[in-house]
Amino acid sequence: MLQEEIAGIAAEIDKIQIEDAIGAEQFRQTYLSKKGLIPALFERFKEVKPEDRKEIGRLLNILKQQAEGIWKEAKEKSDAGPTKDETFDFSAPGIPSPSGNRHPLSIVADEIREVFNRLGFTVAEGPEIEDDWHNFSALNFPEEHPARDMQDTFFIEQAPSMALRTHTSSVQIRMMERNKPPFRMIMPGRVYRNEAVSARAHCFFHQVEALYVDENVSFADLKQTLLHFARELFGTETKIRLRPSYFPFTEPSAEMDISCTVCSGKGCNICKYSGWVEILGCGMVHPNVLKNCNIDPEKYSGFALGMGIERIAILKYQVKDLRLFSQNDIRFLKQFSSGK
Ligand code: 2U9
Repeated sequence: MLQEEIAGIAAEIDKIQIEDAIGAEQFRQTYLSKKGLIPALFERFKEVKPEDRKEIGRLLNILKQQAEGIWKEAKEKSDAGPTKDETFDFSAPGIPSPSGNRHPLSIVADEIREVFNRLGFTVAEGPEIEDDWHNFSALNFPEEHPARDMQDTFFIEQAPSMALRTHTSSVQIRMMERNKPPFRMIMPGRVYRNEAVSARAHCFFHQVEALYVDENVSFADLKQTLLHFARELFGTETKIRLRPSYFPFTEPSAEMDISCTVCSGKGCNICKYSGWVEILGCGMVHPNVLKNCNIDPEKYSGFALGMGIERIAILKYQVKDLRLFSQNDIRFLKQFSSGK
């Protein structure tokens, strides 16, 4: 009888599949604990006839070892935790990784750069802290020009002859001093002006300037470049108009308006009902500037233009407050996409 019961339990535990820690504990309690089935069989060993004791004892020990082996293996597995394959649900939908986007000023600066790159202009860069020569004198600023005043420019306290550049034109001066024409380059970069910060003005902003110096460069070349640029940036229907202006570094000088991109020239509050918006300044490089860089103004001539990147971005995206560009407010920045 006992022999058959041992064989029955041995067959029973052989078929048991233990899934987890709870299953392992249930198994232990059923078969191995003090009140479990196997110790109960050992209890009945007393009843066994002496001649059968050796065999029954052997079978009981084998059963106990078998049950302990099953329980230990299950316990070790559950203690080690689930395997990698069991935790990874290959059918679960993916978690989207949040992606950033480019700053609106970078998007606009890149667009401007691309238009000029296609016309053969290369990019030049230079220092943000400049000396008086490169920022003012070489550019034909007279000694008494207001831009040289502390009210308008940030001078460096420890080196009063140095200032934060007020335009990127100083980069062109450096390039022209060191190289020979022809030059066809653009200078993107940050510039500084000593201004009270408001929705319409900031103490730093970004510019792109362009410079083309070669033999026989004319105002007609400038005008055609400007028209091409305006159409590339604002659309093929865009019209331009030039108004005479004054800058120390160009002669003649002009400011360029484009037909309002918001109302197409019909009149709206962006263009103040004029149909036109100013986007840049330009002109023929002043002969004094060429001379200052040891370039013969009898042989060479050039055109230059400069624009504020913020101004273009404000127009393109209808941004109401200049300060938004430097406040790093994610709600503002998230609205821009370069489409790349
Ligand atoms: C050299 C000679 C001439 C660059 C130029 C302007 C006209 C101009 C303003 C636009 C808005 C500055 O950002 S802004 O405030 N710039 O109107 N800039 S011509 O002329 C140069 C540059 C370099 C050697």
